[in-house]
Amino acid sequence: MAGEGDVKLLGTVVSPFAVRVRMALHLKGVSYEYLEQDLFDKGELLLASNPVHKKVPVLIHAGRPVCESLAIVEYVDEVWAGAASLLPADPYGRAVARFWAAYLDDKLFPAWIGILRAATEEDRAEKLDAALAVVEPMEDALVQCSGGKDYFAGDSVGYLDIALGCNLFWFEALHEMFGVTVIDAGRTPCLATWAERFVETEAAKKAAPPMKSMVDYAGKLRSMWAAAAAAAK
Ligand SMILES: N[C@@H](CCC(=O)N[C@@H](CS)C(=O)NCC(=O)O)C(=O)O
Repeated sequence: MAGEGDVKLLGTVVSPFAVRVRMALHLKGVSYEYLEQDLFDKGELLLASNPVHKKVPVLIHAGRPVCESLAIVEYVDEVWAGAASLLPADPYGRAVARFWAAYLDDKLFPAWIGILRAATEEDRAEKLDAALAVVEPMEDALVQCSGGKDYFAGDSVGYLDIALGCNLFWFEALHEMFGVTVIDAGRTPCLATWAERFVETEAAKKAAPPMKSMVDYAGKLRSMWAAAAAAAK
């Protein structure tokens, strides 16, 4: 294992962004100390390490913090360059992978949070439609990036696989809580097959949040949102 004793990760077990980093660290064979954070009562280390956004994940390597999950994944990929690369080798492939990863964080994350946040069945159905529309272009992205292989990165899991794959556990939680399907095999069949394959990988299994933790956390968030909406009336 590379960099042992030197690497700390501030995260929460349910954070898809922290899950993304855990997957990257696992794929690169980096051992690290994991420090679970309470986002309802943020600790000194998190506030000092990410004073701008005050969010997880933060990777602390040799005492220096690195913030923002995609930046962290790239950092991990470059620092532990000995293990197989997460980003594509060619500049065009890297640019395409970064484009789609940014798309996922800009569009997909808020879209599925919208499903979680919906206060009525009607609103939830609208938010699901919006999320399905965001997912749709990923079908072509997968076909193009993978070149017909199993993963976005080709024969093995890479940057874009974990950028999208970290959301899959929450899609399972949304299914459990509300019966919705965010990656619909009828609309995006290749992506649905990819998702089934991805969650069975070692990297995914190691980082998967327990269903109960997601459902409990979702309950807390929904109560907070309901209280804020009632207070705003
Ligand atoms: N763009 C950030 C997003 C990180 C993020 O939203 N983290 C959430 C947990 S999933 C957080 O720390 N929220 C605390 C807060 O908003 O105060 C990344 O990719 O790292």
